[in-house]
Amino acid sequence: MRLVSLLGLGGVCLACSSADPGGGADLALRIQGAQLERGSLPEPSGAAEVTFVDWRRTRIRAGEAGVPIAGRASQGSYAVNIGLAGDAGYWIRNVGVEDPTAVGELSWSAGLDFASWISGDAVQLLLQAVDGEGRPGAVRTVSAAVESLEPNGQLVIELSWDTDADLDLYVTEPSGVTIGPKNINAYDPPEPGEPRDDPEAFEQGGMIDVDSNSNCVIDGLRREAATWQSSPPEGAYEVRVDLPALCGAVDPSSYQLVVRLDGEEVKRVAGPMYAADARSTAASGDVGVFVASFTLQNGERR
Ligand SMILES: [Ca+2]
Repeated sequence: MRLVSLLGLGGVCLACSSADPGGGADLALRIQGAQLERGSLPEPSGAAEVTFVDWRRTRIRAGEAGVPIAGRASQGSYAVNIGLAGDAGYWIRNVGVEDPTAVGELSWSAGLDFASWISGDAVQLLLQAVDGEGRPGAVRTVSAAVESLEPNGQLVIELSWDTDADLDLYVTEPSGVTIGPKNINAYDPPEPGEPRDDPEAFEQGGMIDVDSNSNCVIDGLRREAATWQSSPPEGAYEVRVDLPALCGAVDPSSYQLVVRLDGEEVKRVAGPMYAADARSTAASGDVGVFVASFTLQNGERR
């Protein structure tokens, strides 16, 4: 059916080499700057080899874009095929220059865009070097668990953005406690000598789930969230966003802030975030730029 529809749309696929640059919207994996090839990875028929894979993620999120992967391929390699197990196509990424850390081997890298509709518990990435004669080598695999798109919690405040800058989410609770990348949990442990709390008490406070792009270690997430698993305190919340480092990204970043209560979206704010704005506001004593406030009333306390 796929072939029929392609013929119907383009009418030029007579020999059907099946190259399909620029498409792939139906695939769970897309790679910018790579060429799409339909079908499964070809059977190995050569000696080209992916010799090293730099894959730092044990988890990816459905809908995540620009997840970095890199590695090396054996001398004489021309490209690396990158696919996702179960997908209806794969991507051909040309290798780059000789890797300075490994004599004779060639470096490659790619940014992986995962579809928002990915299902299942895990993804398996398939990697295959191709030599200059077009002969593919053995397939190498790496994997990651898949998390759902939305973070969980009775109250969720999620910040996302569209560049590789380091943006930081700060939320001030009604108590006046601010959580952010340097204080990721609103729980205030008892002083030494005071009675100990329930060992799971720390889970009751607001928590920052991840500090994306921290110190310009680009992780591809471009989002971070504050979550309250249960009983978010009643009262006024204030949300600020900081941009401590552009990390080479072009100013401004477009950010989006979404507040969900019991899974229902109750507030959405979006706009540009300029590094200069964040830094100038930080000089006033408050970290970052004020972006939203809201009040919880008539509680969800349990
Ligand atoms: Ca961050």
